[in-house]
Amino acid sequence: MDLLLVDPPRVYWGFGGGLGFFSPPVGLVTLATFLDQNGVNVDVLDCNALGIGWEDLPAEINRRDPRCVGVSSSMTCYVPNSFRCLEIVKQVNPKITTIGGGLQFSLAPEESFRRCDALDIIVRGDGEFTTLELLKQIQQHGDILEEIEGISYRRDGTIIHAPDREPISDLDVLPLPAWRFLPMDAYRLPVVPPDWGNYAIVVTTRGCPYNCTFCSPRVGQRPYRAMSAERVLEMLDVLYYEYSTRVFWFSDLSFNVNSTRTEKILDGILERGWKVRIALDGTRTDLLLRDQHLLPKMKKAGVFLICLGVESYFVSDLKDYKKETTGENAEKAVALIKKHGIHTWSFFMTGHYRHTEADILNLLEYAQRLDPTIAIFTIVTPIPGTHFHNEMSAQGLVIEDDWSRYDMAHPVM
Ligand code: B12
Repeated sequence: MDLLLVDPPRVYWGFGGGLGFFSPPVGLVTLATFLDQNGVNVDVLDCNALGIGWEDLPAEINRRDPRCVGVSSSMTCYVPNSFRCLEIVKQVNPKITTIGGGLQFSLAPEESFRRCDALDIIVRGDGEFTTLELLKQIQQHGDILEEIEGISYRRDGTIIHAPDREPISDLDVLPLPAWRFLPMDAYRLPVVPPDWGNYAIVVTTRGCPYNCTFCSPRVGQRPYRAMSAERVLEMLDVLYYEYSTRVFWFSDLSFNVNSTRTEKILDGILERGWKVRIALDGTRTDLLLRDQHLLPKMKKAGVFLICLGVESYFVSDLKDYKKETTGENAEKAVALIKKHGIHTWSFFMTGHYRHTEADILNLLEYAQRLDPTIAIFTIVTPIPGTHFHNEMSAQGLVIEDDWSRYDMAHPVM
């Protein structure tokens, strides 16, 4: 095998944590599909879905005998798990080339190499074309001989950063994710009735056109790109007809940027006459208000849940975070969603160094006034590489170095 992409064992936290909740690793499948279609012998190992623990991993890697192993870094708090996985890989066979990709490695390559001796190469930004070129060189020469845009690697004790590669401008040219790399039936949402069956995470965009200072894709995934509505519907067709998926969890950073695209996707679902359940994960309150005429159609198409990034009630916080929306928008949005019989989860960020005990209680009161189905409070976290991190560390406020604590449940500043 040329490349084994591993989602290492990890304890999921957050909503559904401890309930056996895990989610399909979309980035790894997207990458594997592209490589597979271009002649690479590749597989994905989702340890969580397959019940593979740390103690089973060496045997699993031995058995598959890969030339290269790749891990992701989308969520900073799980990067230590990726490091541990690569250390095990090197113990199994030091000749295996190890590759890291995803947001955290892209934003902090030097720091990532410093933290993990077992990491050989980092693929920055979109993975598809860079990894293909990289694997071809490794296959042909056993090493990196010519410059490959988008990679960082070690050479004789120094770290070399090749120039950036242009982001893929048209997502429609990429193949649709081949879910056969994953045990799709293992993915269940613990918060819905079991007879809803399996669920899929559907990612239809990269990046986001907004500038929230705490957000890592805001720096690491520029510019914002969206698949066409037609392509999104083709992606849903595959899931519906080939994998019997009836629950679609749209997990874009901002799903509702373009109302025409949103409406076309809803119309497409309605035309198919499906009985499906849809959650819209990343939804902006201001855009939801702009598109409120679409709420009846959303409900009809099967939208049962809309997640809103409310973040804060304080004008100073929202301004600081460059969130570009208001607490009043959130109040109106939650009320409207409820009026249409759709559940809402509202996300709030607390623990800014400026917050007093009274502020936190005020935020709680505000959340109660909003009265979403579920209110989720996380601790505002300066993710390394973001503007917020730069601001906070310049003021000497970041006090935690252990990335596993950057899980939005532990204070790190
Ligand atoms: C989908 C998604 C999820 C899914 C997870 C799906 C999964 N298992 O992967 C769900 C909805 C479950 C989820 C949950 C959470 N998420 Co989330 N999620 C995303 C989202 C929107 C898209 C990621 C994605 O799949 N993109 C599409 C693929 C194609 O892109 P990609 O992953 O970047 O992969 C490409 C490249 O990076 C590269 N690549 C990636 N990996 C590798 C590996 C190798 C070897 C190589 C060569 C290349 C490579 O190639 C790929 C193809 O080009 C991102 C935001 C974003 N835009 O990235 C947030 C994001 C990753 N999530 C985030 C967070 C915080 C969370 C939560 C912790 C939120 C919470 N408070 O509960 C939870 C975790 C829950 C849990 N129980 O653990 C943050 C992470 C911040 C950070 N740096 O830590 C992000 C960045 C959102 C944000 N704005 O801050 N999330």
